[in-house]
Amino acid sequence: MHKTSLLWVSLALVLVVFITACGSAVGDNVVNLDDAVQAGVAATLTKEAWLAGVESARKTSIAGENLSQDDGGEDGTSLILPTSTPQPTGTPTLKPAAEHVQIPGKPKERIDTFLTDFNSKDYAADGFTYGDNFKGNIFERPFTAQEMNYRGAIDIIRVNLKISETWVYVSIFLAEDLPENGEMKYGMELDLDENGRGDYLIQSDLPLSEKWSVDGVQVYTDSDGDVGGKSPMLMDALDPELNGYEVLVFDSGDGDDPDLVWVRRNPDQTNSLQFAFKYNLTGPTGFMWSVWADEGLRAPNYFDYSDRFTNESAGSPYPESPLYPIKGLALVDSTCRSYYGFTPSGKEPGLCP
Ligand SMILES: [Ca+2]
Ligand SMILES: [Ca+2]
Ligand SMILES: [Ca+2]
Ligand SMILES: [Ca+2]
Repeated sequence: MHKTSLLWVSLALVLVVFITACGSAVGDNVVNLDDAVQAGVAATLTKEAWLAGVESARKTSIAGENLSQDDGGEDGTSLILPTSTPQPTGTPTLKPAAEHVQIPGKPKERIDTFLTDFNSKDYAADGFTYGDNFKGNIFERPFTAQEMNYRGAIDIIRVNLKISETWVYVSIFLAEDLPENGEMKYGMELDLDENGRGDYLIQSDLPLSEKWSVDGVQVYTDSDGDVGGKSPMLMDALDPELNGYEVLVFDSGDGDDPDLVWVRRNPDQTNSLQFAFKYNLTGPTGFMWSVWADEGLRAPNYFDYSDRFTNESAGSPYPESPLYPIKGLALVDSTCRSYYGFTPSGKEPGLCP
């Protein structure tokens, strides 16, 4: 018994020495119960602080929506909504369409690059959605203004690029089938120097046929480099001087290259259309690209759209937002920017995550 007691005392001493050593190594507040309780309380407080931080960030983000450079006008509509689709101002007379020389064929099997986009169909019946980044010029608004009626044929969900020697084939997939007819435009922006300012805007009417055609296809460029205003792909103060894409360089075959861009319904899928544009349009150093579906503004010289509205006048599709529903900027879906032919640094404006 005596030996056993001695053993226990020795063990206890070893334990005390050990605990003291640990305590001095990792901090005294973890070696006794009181301290442990204090540590637990502190951790709880930290968690509460963290949760409060999250809530505060959420409120800040909603409040941020409210803070804009200007008021949205008394009725909350846009200050500078176009009265009709603005026409480009700096367009020289285009060369009349010549005979076609090169016609696109069937895209190859392999996808070179693609992007995916938020599918709003899941929330369509409830009249709201997520995935909209108004301040970042990436819109998820395939809904009518105010009533929030869903338009699945302008809800982009995926885009594939397949690149051959001559053509870049672009397959755009929508949440619902293409309609028989409609007033929407589909298109894409190309940013050739990866500075966030789009350099070309390709757009087309709804294609009616599965045969490649140049009818209803336009290409615009921005000769004075003001697409995106001060901060490309980021909301700026309203500036009525901006003229966006103001030069039309291709119009249904008119232009220097009668074969520059073609469009068709995707023969393999009824919820898809395809562009084919000449690869030499992008230049040799790679490019960034994003895709548009627009049944609302359809105004090349209002790009970037996020520079043309206040938060209030644009409205919001988020159900929790005080700016809900969408207002001045409606019936439009656009994607983040993907890339091809170069390695992005990660800082390119609008780059897909
Ligand atoms: Ca979408
Ligand atoms: Ca650019
Ligand atoms: Ca901007
Ligand atoms: Ca311009």
